[in-house]
Amino acid sequence: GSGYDAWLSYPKLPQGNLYTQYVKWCGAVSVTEEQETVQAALREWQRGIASMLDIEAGASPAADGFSVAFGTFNGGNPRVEAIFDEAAGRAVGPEGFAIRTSLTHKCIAVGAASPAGVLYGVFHLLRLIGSLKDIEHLDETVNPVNALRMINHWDNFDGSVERGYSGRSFLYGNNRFTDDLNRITDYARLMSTAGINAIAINNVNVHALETLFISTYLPDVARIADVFRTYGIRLFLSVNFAGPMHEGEVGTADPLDAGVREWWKTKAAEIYTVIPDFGGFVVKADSENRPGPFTYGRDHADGANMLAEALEPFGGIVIWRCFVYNCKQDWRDRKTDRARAAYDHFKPLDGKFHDNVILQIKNGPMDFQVREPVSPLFGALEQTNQVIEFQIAQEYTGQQRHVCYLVPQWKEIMEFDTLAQGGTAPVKHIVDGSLWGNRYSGVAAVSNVGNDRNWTGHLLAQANLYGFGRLAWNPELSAEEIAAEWIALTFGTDAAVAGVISRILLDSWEIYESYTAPLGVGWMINPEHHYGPNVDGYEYSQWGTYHYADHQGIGVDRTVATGTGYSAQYMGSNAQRYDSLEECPDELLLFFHHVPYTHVLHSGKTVIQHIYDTHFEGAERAAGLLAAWSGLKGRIAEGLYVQVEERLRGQAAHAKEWRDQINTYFYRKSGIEDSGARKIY
Ligand code: BDP
Repeated sequence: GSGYDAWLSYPKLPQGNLYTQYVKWCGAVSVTEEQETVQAALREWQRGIASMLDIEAGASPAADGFSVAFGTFNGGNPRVEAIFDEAAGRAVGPEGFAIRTSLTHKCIAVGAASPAGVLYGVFHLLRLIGSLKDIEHLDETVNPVNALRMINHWDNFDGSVERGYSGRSFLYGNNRFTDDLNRITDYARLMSTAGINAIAINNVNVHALETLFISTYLPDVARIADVFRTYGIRLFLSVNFAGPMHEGEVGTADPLDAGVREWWKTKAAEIYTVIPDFGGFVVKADSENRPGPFTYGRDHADGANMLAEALEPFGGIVIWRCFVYNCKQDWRDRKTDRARAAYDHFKPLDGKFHDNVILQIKNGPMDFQVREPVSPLFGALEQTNQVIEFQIAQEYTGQQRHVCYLVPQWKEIMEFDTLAQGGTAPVKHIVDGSLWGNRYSGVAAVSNVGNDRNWTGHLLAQANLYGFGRLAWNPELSAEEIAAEWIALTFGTDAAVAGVISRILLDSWEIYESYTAPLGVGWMINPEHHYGPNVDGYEYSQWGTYHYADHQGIGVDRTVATGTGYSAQYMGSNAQRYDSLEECPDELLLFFHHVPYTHVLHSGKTVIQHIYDTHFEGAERAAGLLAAWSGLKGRIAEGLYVQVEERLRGQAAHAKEWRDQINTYFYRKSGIEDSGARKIY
């Protein structure tokens, strides 16, 4: 009941027809390959079956008995080979799998092209059983939609986690790598069964000692890579652009300097001798005081391509982040706009990056706010590999003390039509590589895990971790389906329990949005740690995040005629819609326009009344989450029940604080009474 097992809890299934069916098929398993990933799949299978069905999945099926068999297509398992012909094999991609029930062979077979595919397929079958699906008529071929499905850790060598809300790192502490490979193994199990195949293990802000991960500490990195490899996960490292200088061997980090280029090539070669399947580098350059090519008058293509050349001979890739902006802006200047920065920096470089460079673009132009428009870089880069970056860590969405199920937000972003090429070009088709036919593409996200017993601090935040992986695997899954899967795998199949938890998850984003910064304007949080309300926290600072509220109105003018012109970074009717005060959607109104408090929204309410109403409602609905959860007492494991109850109680209280600070602030600024005559001080 601690939450440690997360979606690998394998709750015991209820007796009934399906239970009987599972017992019939799952009593024996046939696996002939010794390969480590296939063996890991076998262990997972036996563990899941033992726990859910209370039977042993014996490893030597009788010749004429029922069985489950799995392996790679050419792995020599006769049952797998009997059930899948060549055509079936051809439909399966490098990480996909086929799964089929053969009544003739009395066998459910999982076949894949690679060991990782076997693991994904086996977990798929476990998931079907865990959510009480019929397995007697299976015939599916499943391939991941996105090739790169990546987690970025922001863990530091000292054991702290940047924007970590779940304790400390379980990878490092006190500038040492952990010895606890068991925890890392369990982490790899969780990640692979959610579909993740790439993990960058250290913070994008690479500090002095962490620059040594690619030299002094390489053997430690390799031990983690070994664990990940078993689970089909490639390890990546964040590197410091000034690496060559840190090690004192080269006096510059200029990407066009021959000595610097040689240095990176040598490093890459060293890394690959120790970690032959090393994924590559993640780079944050010229951003928030990180070093980068600008120091040398070079551009980001020069910087990224230099690293790409070093990695290319080994099949490695460079993931170059587009989170580049001026963090020392003059707040009095209303024409400079941080939202413009990524596009302004990277659009002119389209087509200049090597084939093994991927640009990693945050989902929005600012920074993971509860509501932002989609980054206009999506659709604007026609000749560049790109991945979208989400933040599973809830830096700006309640820091895992508030529940905020983010899958609906990510879905909305993936579905956004960029109108690139004048047609239908949703973000999901850009990041899966299908629109432009990219060599590399996919989805990345900032991790939300730490050494808290339940991994994510808030138990319900596990749904975001699981959900990210599932959505990266298949963006067509709905937020409801993903929630239902996670609930069944974590809490079991009690429909009443599922109903309550599903409602809580699906309402949570809207609720959080309603009592925090209104109408897309964002921020209004305490500086530095970013938790809790502070309307003017960043208003008179250099970070470029403003709301411009005065006694008459609020919002950022990003229009072409009178504002920063940001709206013109979008294409076609998107640009027009955002630029137009009449057409701009309510939820983004204050992101794009500065309006009087009396401006009337599409909803029919004035801006000020909207602020009052949503904040009263939001706080009330937050209290409602706690009430709903209370109904689960006695229906789920006590250990799980109490930890969520405690967080929801905190959220309800904190939501009131948000409500009161925001409402009072705008009441005092505007002097306009609440039409509902509620008490605002
Ligand atoms: C911001 C975080 C900061 C990160 C930065 C980044 O506040 O800690 O270093 O993003 O993504 O959201 O690099």
